[in-house]
Amino acid sequence: MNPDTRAVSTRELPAGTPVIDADPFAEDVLAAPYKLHAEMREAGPLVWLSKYGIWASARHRECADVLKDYETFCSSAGVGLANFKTEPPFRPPSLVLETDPPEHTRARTALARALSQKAVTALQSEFEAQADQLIDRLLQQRDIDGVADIAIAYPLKVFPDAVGLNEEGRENLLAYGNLVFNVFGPDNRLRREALAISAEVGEWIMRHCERGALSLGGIGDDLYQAADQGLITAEEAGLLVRSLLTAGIDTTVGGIGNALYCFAQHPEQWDLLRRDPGQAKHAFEEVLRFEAPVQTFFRTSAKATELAGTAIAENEKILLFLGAGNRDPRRWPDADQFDITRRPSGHLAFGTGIHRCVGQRVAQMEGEIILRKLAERVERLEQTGPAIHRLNNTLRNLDSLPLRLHGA
Ligand code: 8QM
Repeated sequence: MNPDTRAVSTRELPAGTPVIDADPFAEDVLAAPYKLHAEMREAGPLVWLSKYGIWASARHRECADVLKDYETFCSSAGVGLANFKTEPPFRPPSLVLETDPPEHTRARTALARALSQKAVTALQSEFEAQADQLIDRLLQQRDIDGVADIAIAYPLKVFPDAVGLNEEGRENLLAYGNLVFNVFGPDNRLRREALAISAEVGEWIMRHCERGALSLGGIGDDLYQAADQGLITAEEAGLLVRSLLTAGIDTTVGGIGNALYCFAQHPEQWDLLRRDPGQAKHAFEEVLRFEAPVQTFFRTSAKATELAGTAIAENEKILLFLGAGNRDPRRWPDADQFDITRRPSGHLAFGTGIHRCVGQRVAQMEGEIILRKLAERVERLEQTGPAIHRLNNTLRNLDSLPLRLHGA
């Protein structure tokens, strides 16, 4: 079934179910989602999205409850709107994102080893050196684009280096991430344009997931070593490298870009961070709470169940608004305030439960390092033009953010 033109479901809703007719994937909503998020959150713990005939929650508690109950709300039917039981996936499913235990467990274990605290700590000095070099250059330049010159330049250097890719063609990583995250959404313009380039970009990605494309000692090679040891097969190692390349770029680009945007918009918060750059780790978490790069994910009910007092049938999609849960006033005081002095732990930007981001330590280290070093060396992030968002069915990401860097 074509999800965009699906007739309003004839399913009989339980009495009193809040119905939302607005389209959360409409382009004007993607550009400025928080008003609709608040409406959905206030309408109830669980709402019905009539345009798609699916359930949704924009509240922190229900989003977290669903993510934690992986047996009831499964991932193996896909974590986008498409139900893999009735619509074939556009690419072989991810071995971690789009699976349930027990299949999920082995793949996750291999990734968790490759991305362990020890492995990530070993990357730290190189990530710091790259941030220093980048900031040296940008302070000379003064007028920069925060997105191209920092939010893209930094992760696109350090992460593929860590995985073990060479430098050639890295723009394909951005294109691929952009496409996968658009495909999670409904059949709208963004999704159709993504699918139109998927064969070519997908082919580039798969070639770069092969063992021969990865340097020895990198995270990618580590996954192939797990295959040598028999934990996974070599074919599975390749697909797990694909997971790194899908999940590890656009998300961190979004996190760092959103951080620059938050601080450009809230100079008093930049002043606070400048006074104590050691707060960069907490500050980055507050950015992720306030402007979550991954805004939404879906689950599918594996059996009939009940959520917040509402009956859900088997095999129904439920859309979780993580970015809205992150601004739930039931969970955080002044939730719509960007405030780096709060402790935002419990935010849903990395998910929660068994699928919680396995690469979060790498993402956190990238964000922490770039913010700490900028706070040490840049007195003021002056926004010199409009911030433009890059619309995506899943991601909240900037396309450009003109900045003037005032050196300290
Ligand atoms: C989102 O391919 C994958 O395994 C994968 C793709 C996207 C994500 C996670 C995993 C959450 C960042």
